[in-house]
Amino acid sequence: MSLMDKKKQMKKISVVIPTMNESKNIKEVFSNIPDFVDEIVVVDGNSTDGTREEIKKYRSDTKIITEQPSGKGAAMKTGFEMATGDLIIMMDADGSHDPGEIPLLLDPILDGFDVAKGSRLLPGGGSADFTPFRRLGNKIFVSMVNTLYSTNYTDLCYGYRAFKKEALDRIYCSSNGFEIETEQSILMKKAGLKIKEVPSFEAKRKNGNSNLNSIRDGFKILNVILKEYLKPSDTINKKDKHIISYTNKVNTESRQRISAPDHRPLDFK
Ligand SMILES: Nc1nc2c(ncn2[C@@H]2O[C@H](COP(=O)(O)OP(=O)(O)O)[C@@H](O)[C@H]2O)c(=O)[nH]1
Ligand SMILES: [Mg+2]
Repeated sequence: MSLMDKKKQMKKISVVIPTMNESKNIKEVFSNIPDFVDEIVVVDGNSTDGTREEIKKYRSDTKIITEQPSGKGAAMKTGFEMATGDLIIMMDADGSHDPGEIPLLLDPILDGFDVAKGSRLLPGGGSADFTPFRRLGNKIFVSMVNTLYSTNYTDLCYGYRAFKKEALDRIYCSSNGFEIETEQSILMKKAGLKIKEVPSFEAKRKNGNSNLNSIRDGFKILNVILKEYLKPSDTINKKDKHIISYTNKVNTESRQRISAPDHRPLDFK
């Protein structure tokens, strides 16, 4: 069955993208997102370089909302809450994740998996963005997670993934920072989700610098690995009240704008 035939079985595909001052990378990412993607949700960390305007040039229908609270993880959780797709892809905006790989991530989901998790360390994958220190850190954390949680992941701290919406709802994370991918990886195992790793190539960030601080964020990743291990396995995180009320407010405001007599084009800014 072709991807398009399979897609017909699904109602809607959303892509959720966190951005923070990525204007120079937007063209590369947004102009290559396949047309079959129904919805793009960007959660922006108060960019001051024209990121939002740049996005509108390439996909004017993108829902752009401001992150609250701050951090990549918080932005992802807000985006997941806003996304209305049955199937949700998370990807970065710095040009590291090739939108051309979206079909590869969707394929396992359409075949019945709950999560397709990009891996730079499977044959066929790779990274031009790993520093030796990050590669080592990722390797240590992968081994820890595999040992403590009986997983057989090849990669961990990598955020190019696709989920069924209902699967995502079962792995609500407490992380607000770069440790979110690690927490997701642990919670998806604890929740008994059907997980498939898919080879992915991480290109070098096209422009600008990474916002990740290897030491600070490394400790947060370590903390999440140990904290989850000490928790009873059936503990389910409560959704973040602040994020829920914020997304409800944004949705209500946008509905009011659409139904107002002099309605302007939909803009979630
Ligand atoms: N909204 C939001 N996005 C962020 C934040 N930090 C990073 N990002 C975005 O998350 C993605 C990955 O961040 P990046 O700095 O490249 O980290 P790295 O890939 O781990 O080196 C990029 O699209 C960034 O723009 C943040 O605090 N808030
Ligand atoms: Mg990056």
